[in-house]
Amino acid sequence: MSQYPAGTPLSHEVRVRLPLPIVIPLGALLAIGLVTFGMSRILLSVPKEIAVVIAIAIGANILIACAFIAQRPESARRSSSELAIVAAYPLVIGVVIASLGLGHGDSAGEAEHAEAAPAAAEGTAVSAANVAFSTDTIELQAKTEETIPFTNDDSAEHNISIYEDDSAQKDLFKGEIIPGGQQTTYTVPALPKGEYYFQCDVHPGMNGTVTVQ
Ligand SMILES: [Cu+2]
Repeated sequence: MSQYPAGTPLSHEVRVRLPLPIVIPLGALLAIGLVTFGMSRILLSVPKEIAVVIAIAIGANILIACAFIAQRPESARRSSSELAIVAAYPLVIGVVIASLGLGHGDSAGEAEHAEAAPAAAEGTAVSAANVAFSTDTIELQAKTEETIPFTNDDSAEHNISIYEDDSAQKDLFKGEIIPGGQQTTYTVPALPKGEYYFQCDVHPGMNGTVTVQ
């Protein structure tokens, strides 16, 4: 404290700097939280393969931009806004891809086929919201073709696929991926009695048990 004469009230500089040890970490935490949340919304709403590409592109972009800026010492003032722009544009591309719903157009014919299938018995109706299924159990009758009405109330796209077991290696039924806000009726082929595993192939954390009896 030797640079401040004894008895002087807190200088302006000290009063301004006092909260910084709290404000800077809180601000950084908030910024990290917002970026993480925004990224997760984008990456969850595109197919897995595209999400990987977007994430790598954003990471590579930030690295390249930082290396580029580090080699130009005089432009320190402008560099942070430039960095923000460079880091943000893959996000914009991601948003565009997500809103166009690219990456699942190839299997559109399957949904029509599923909807056209008549007279199958109806299994458990399932809906999806907030990256979760409405149920963790789907019940079907054995040895008969069954339908599963599926409503996607989420912003992300989802499907239902049925596998022999939770290793999700051998699929018994692969459901068309349904964009957010849409619905379909899956037609599941006749299955023998037993317990099986279902999941959303876009988000394998969304899963449960299929009981056929
Ligand atoms: Cu999903």
